[in-house]
Amino acid sequence: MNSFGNKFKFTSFGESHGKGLGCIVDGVPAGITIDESFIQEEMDRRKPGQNIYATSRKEADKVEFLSGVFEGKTTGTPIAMVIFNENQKSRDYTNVKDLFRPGHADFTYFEKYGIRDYRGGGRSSARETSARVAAGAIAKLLLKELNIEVLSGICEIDGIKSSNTNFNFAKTSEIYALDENKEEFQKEAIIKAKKEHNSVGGVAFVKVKNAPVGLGEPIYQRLDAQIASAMMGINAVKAVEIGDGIEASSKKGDENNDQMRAEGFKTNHSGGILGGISTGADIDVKVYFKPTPSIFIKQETIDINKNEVDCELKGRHDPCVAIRGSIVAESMLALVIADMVLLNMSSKIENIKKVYN
Ligand code: FMN
Repeated sequence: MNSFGNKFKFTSFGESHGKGLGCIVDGVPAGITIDESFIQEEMDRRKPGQNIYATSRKEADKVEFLSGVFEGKTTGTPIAMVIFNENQKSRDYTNVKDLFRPGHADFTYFEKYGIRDYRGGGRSSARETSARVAAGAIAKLLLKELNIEVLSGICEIDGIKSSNTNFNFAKTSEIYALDENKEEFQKEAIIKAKKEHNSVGGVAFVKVKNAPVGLGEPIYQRLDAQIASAMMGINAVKAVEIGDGIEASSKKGDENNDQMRAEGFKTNHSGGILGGISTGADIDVKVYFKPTPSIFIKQETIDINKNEVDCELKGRHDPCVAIRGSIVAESMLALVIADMVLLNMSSKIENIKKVYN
């Protein structure tokens, strides 16, 4: 399925080497100021071809609005945005036209649909995530009206972990590193892998600041479940942690509980969510990306006729997808929070009375 969300809902369309991609965002309240330059800035943070730590495919990723905005404000009608592809090179893939790249979605898409879009993976390509960033930027503008902020950065590359979380530094870093003292080592790991025609994995840390209490729809749309689903829906994401995540399972209760005082929680091991509902503390999410599957080392695979062949790739690929992936994770978190903000409005009769009485 290609749609995400309940009330703040978006549907994406398009393929990696097709004419373009885009999305329709529905359920956006009327009257939100749409700052097109902000939306473009968000797109620029994810766009390829910016430095040696990303794929060299150059795309402007310019967003064109087709509907839903009038005189700089949302109209309450569906917002349609399109991004035309400019730098697709299908010939990069002609030598691997009939074979399945190990680690990519080629095999499963072919088995499921019986169609081989060899041009960069077609719909399975992370080129589609540009549409998510465009939709996420609209979600962020809604959240901005409520003073809610979503931030992200890289906390680990190739096992090199950050010991510091500096979102301001991440904004200026070519690899969105959160720790200025680890950035150099993380960059070196990426360059080393690139020189060896290989790739590396990494971890993004995403935070929601000023999240209100009460977001999340238990039982089956718990906030943590929605976040996990949104993150696992991003290409190459293999694990998600909320708060202390996996570490919590090896702690004692007294180490893990966030004790409470009148002014709030003393700690935030829960990552801002209890019972599937936001606590009002920061929502902390870690998103784990695998290494880029398309590498330039000879590998064994099969073709569409099940012949055993060697896979020798050409073309342009990200050496570490976590970097641009962190912006996608940030956008998806903004989309989840915007959706939950709208859903939560009808949780109490007094809220409904505020509108109708
Ligand atoms: N995979 C590649 O093989 N080459 C790439 O250049 C590439 N760039 C990506 C960029 C971003 C921002 C993200 C999030 C992922 C990228 N991927 C890339 C990962 C693949 O899209 C992904 O691994 C593939 O669709 C298989 O899906 P899975 O890893 O979720 O199983």
